[in-house]
Amino acid sequence: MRMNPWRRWLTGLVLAVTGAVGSAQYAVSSQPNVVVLATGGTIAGAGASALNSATYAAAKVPVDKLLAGLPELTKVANVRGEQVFQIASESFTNEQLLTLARRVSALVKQADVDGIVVTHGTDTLEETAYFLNLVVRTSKPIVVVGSMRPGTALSADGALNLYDAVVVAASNDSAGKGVLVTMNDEIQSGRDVSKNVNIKTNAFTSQWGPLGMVVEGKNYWFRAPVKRHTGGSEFNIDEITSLAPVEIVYSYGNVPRTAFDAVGKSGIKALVHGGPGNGSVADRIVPVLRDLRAKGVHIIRSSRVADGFVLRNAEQPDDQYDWVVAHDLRPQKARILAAVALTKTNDPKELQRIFWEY
Ligand code: DAS
Repeated sequence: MRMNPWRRWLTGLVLAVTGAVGSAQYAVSSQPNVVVLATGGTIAGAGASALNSATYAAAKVPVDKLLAGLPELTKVANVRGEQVFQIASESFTNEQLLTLARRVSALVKQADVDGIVVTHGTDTLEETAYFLNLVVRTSKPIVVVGSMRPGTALSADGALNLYDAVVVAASNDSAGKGVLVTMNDEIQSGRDVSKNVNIKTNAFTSQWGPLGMVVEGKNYWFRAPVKRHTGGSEFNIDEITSLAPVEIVYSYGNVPRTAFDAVGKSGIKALVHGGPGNGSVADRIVPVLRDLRAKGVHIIRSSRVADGFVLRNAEQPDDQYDWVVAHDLRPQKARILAAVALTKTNDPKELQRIFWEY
């Protein structure tokens, strides 16, 4: 019996569509799905000319344009973008950290998301990467990436950094290594990495070295993190509603008590002391910090020195003063960990355990 022409047309259409969808699904399912969350920064920056590698406006280029400028990504993963913020990262707030982490946490729970890339300004990239490392419960790759030059500059670094970030986020062998940072061909731990050069493309390094390298779309791993992170963390962004105020005061020769007094009166829960050397505290500042401790403010001894770590009870009798040492964390990272830890405990001995473990 001949099928009526309308029915034949409709059947043909259904078969064509399901066939196309099937092949599209096949094509889609043969590649990992990576979501790029854009927040701004130089990687989204634009300068007036190709010679402006350091003079430019950050946070100008939208995520869809960033991705459209990298057609090579289609060979790596199915990539889609979301514009979470469009800001220079020096302007990040705690609220924005929470918003970003909540979005990452929601996406990694989705079965159709295999990895996350966060494009970010380089100024506070290390703080955001560490925060995500502490509070997002997942083993899926999360890669934070920035650039030191805007895409409009000669020898811009953003495109390759972003390509590398998607490669790492799309790779099974990136799973379970905590939050990662891809800059300048290296794969760094979000915990360990800091911006150590403020005007060169090899800006991001860790005193413990990179975890690996990514070269021409392939990851080469040399070590893995040993500090607790992501899926092994006791912290969970889904249970954090706010971050306690924790501030940093740096010390130096001739330091007066002025800043300590001012910050101490601002309602902080902890003060990170960025001391010289091994976290040294000037003799005239010790009583100021002890007085803050007596008022319930936690004192966390960190060091302004780039490398090494602060030894407990070395420069100061931390046991006697009931102070915490920041281990190898620089002041800006110690602030992040203290704020996260204070969502769980106010016990200085627990705080010290957390600083040893994370
Ligand atoms: N202002 C810097 C920032 O947004 C620009 C950059 O280096 O990304 O962090």
